[in-house]
Amino acid sequence: MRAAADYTFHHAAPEAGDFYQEVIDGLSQPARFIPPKYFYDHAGSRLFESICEQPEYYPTRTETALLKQYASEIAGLAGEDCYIIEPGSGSCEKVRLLLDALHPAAYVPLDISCDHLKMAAACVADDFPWLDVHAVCTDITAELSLPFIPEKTRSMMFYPGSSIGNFDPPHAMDFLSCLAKVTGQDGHLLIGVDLKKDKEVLDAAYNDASGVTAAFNLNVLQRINRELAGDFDTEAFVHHAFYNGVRGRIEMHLISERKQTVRVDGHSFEFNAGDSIHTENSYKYTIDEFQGLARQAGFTPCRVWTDSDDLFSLHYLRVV
Ligand code: AVJ
Repeated sequence: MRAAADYTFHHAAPEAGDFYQEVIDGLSQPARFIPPKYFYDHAGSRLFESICEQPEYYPTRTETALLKQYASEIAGLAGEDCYIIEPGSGSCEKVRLLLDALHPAAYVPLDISCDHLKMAAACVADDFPWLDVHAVCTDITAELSLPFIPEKTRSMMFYPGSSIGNFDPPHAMDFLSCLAKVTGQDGHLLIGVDLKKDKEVLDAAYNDASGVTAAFNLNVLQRINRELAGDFDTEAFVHHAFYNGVRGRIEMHLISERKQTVRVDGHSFEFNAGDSIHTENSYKYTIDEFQGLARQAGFTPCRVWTDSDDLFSLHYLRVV
């Protein structure tokens, strides 16, 4: 039995993404966009947690049920005393479902939202006193370096929630390759991937009746106003989300309701009525499509679990 468990906090990339530069660049393109990682300031992280509780948003509860149901099988695959590394750990809720069954040597949550990460990771450390927790504040889309993971430690990357859907397929492949590199030989990956399904179900999940997803989307404009001295009239933009079947992805946009000029720290941006800012893609995969992608990234599929309605998939893979 180990003595006192560790809790440490690391700031891997102090700048954690260049919000200002990426917003100015994204709004200056003919097809305007803002990267979805900037949704997650404190307010945005809270709104995202509320999305996960909406009745239309099936991914969270479906994946949670799969994790609960298959925790001991997952533990059997992961083996004892591994390191669980979770990129984009958010509220660190889902990993809790695995900790008792897996009894890992350490938990390493990585997130861009530092204050949120600190709180969530400290809560896990409190609730699981035997567990080493090493929280790392970092932009996982920029770089994944984990200096303090001891060599020869077997690690299981945990990437739930279908966050992989935010990358387009070539970038998803790159990101998975990165995960394979970081976990190294004998590395494992447990990843949640949302499945292709009827458009009505998908459209509803991103257009909840309570308007939480709309508020989440619009919050990025409020964040620009707060942090970058922007003057977005958030009442003059509307949330627009739909499943694009040709591309196999949900698209989220903010649509300008009228002709208007927006200023962000001295830069001016002209919008006509109907003009869009593309804020998010959320790609959906069949099981075969995802396994094909993972194979190209250097993983071997090992096991896949789905719910009885085929809404969501949970994959266990190993580095070849
Ligand atoms: C965190 C990227 C998995 O795509 O479903 C939820 C984000 N956006 N509702 C998703 C999100 C709008 C979510 N991911």
